[in-house]
Amino acid sequence: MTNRRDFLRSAGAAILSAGVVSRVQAAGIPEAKIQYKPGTEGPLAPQGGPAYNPVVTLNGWTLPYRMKNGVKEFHLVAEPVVREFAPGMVAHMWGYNGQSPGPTIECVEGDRIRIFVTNKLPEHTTIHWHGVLLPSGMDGVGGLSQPQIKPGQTFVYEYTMKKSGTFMYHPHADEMVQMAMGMMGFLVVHPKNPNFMRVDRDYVFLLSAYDIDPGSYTPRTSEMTDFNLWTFNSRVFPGIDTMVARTGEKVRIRVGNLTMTNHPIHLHGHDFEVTCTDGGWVPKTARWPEVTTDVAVGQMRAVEFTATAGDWALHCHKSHHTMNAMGHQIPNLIGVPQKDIAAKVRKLVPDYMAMGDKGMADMSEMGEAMPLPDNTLPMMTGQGPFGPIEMGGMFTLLKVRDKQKRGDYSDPGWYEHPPRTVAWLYGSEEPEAVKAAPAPSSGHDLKIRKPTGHGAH
Ligand SMILES: [Cu+2]
Repeated sequence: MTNRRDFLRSAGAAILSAGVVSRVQAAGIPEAKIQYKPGTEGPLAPQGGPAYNPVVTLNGWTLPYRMKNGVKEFHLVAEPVVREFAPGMVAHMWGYNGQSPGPTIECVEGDRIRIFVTNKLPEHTTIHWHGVLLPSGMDGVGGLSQPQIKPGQTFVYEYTMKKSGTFMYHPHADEMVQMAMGMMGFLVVHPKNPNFMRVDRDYVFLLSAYDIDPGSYTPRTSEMTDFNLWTFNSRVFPGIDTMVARTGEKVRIRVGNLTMTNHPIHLHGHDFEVTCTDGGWVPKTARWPEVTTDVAVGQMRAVEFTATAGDWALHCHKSHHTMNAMGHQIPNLIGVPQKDIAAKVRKLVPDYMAMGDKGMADMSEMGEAMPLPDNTLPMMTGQGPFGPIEMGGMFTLLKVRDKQKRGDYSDPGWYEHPPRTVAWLYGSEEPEAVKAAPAPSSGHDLKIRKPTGHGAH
């Protein structure tokens, strides 16, 4: 460290004496951490300033900051990146600091933050801070609130965080192209009082969608509706990491939607309440129980629940969004015998495979047998303890265990079901007799009254 600092000091002195550095450069831009791995990085403890309980970004990471005279300084670099969607498929995208989406920025209500944004893209950009209450000139709308950041330039955004909550960041310059290329990230502002809305685990991820033809690498940015890859943080199942919790823990999942359509996010085995939107915390009296919450375009929803032991699915409820790249123009051949046709076609096209006369479930079992173009993924995939899961896209798992250690985010493996709690094949075992409840010992009569009067039909 000393060596490095000495080196920088002497290098800086040399440049200053040469008179080629501006006052701003001499003040020093914080180093930009770059991340190349697509996995989930654990929570990043505060590196100064007030205490908070850090979040965990699913298949993502938190951007470190440095304190400078009481201001939290961050450095984002907008640049071309290579993102792995799942093992076997990568995309050439635009993002921040080595990844799409960019790193999560975490700070605390009342913090003064300064964000340096360096543009390494081939065209200009800006950053808009979605949901943050800030001076108009910091809002990042190119042409309206500031000049666009040209390639090679660094702009500085600086403002005070007026309230806690969950916000997002994305360009407001050539927006259609830049967002379709993957430029977006999360901004979490923790409450000043670390006990306010405290949870044991706090997950965040963004919904984004891409149109990448099988065999190609770059998203088609002119697509309006027909996207073929539906992602949690630019990952598709089975490439999306599992969320984990200990039984009884309070869990929050914050989901932001920067796609072009709504996503009803559904969690199995639990009921939850929406406790926060990008507009702020929802008052207790205004919450209601749900098992699916629709996250509309440009919205964020944070849900909270108490974790129940098991392996639970968490997914978008639009069934085409839990599939990977596919041709949507295929005809429905359920009930159409294709055996004879297949033999004839195979004479012309050796790889031709008759499929779908009984549905498409067979496809998930074909696996390696089905030839895929380069750089794409099977539509329905993933292996569970009982067989193929037949999912893709916006699908992942929440694994809750009695013995998961607090703060341990490692995958605990498959759930060991208590005896007689798994659906069984009829005839393979005898159903357990349910013990009759003891007869009421008090002399009360149980009267069953049929509905009468004008209410009955
Ligand atoms: Cu969806």
